[in-house]
Amino acid sequence: MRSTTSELQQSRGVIEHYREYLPVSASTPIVSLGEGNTPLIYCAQLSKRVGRDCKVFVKNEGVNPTGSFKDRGMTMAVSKAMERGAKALICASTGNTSASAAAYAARAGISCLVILPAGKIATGKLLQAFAYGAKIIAIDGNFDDALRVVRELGEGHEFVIVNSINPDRIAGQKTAAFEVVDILGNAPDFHLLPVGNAGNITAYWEGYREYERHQRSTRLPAMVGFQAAGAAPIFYNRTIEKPETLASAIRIGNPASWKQACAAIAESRGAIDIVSDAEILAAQSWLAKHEGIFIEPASAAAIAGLFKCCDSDEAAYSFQKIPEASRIVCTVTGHGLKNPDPILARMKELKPVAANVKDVRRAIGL
Ligand code: AN7
Repeated sequence: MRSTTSELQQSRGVIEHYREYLPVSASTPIVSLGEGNTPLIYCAQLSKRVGRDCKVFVKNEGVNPTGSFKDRGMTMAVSKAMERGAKALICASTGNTSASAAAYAARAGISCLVILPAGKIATGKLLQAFAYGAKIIAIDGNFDDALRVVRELGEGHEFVIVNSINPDRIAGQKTAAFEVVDILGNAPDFHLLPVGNAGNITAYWEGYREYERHQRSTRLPAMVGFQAAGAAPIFYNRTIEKPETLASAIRIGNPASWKQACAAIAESRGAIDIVSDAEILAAQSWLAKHEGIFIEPASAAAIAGLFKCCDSDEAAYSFQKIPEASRIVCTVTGHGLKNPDPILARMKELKPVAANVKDVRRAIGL
């Protein structure tokens, strides 16, 4: 989809907005769905939880075109693939990468093959891959097996791999850090986010450093990443053969950007920590009910992590002694509607009553 005139550009997307920081030229065909420019939401209730006059902001990546942060990287990866004459894309995914790749492939008019762990993809994400017309292969194995297969298939020349092992993906995703700085006027003190394959923590750290080099900011945040306790290879410093968590997006035992994530954490004097599935679900529910932001379970790892930093003596990073008035950004990576399964059961309690005021008042408890 080549947009040459400004009238054709409904929304600029991250490449047009941050062109000077990205590896594109005038001849790169820009494949965009108007991703990025997502809200950075000041959260009064979360700030109160932290106390000490700290300010907590949620970067809501769930409002991207396919409902996750992956679109930032995908606009770059697919634009560069088109520039190089690609005919087909391939990716492994826990769900969101495949939804995004399928959409951007459709937009570009090329085919997309996605390799998924069978039975482990949240309903909404799988539905998206079908809707956008991807070719879908489910394998008996987990995400790490799927990525291994994709790496091998990508060695031929039929496919361009659009997982985050493709550096164009990381380049696109670093724009989220630029947006945070552009809104806050400087980098925050702390940046919290969920970690799966570790591409996003790598991308944010790159983005923050690059902006500082260009004097767009004067400081760097501590990067604090959170893995699900049953899928925490970086925290435990070993590959997890059978990762398990209900946050299926981050059910990953051998992250592709493991080394880069460790570097980001060390260089930023941040930390990596774990949160349990129960903490994840509680945080998902809390954010929806107290701030009106409905996120998927993997994203809630960042919020559960914030609570752990505030409340637990065992946290890898304690917020109990952070400087007053610190600014904290939590990236929430995907929309809650993608993963309805944990909440569907609760909806079964809904029983219809007769359509008159008397019965409705009784049902309300009046
Ligand atoms: C909602 O879609 O790996 O640490 O294949 O979907 O950059 O991997 C998704 C990852 C966090 C972790 N939150 O980010 C995939 C995939 C959500 C995600 C992550 C993912 P990375």
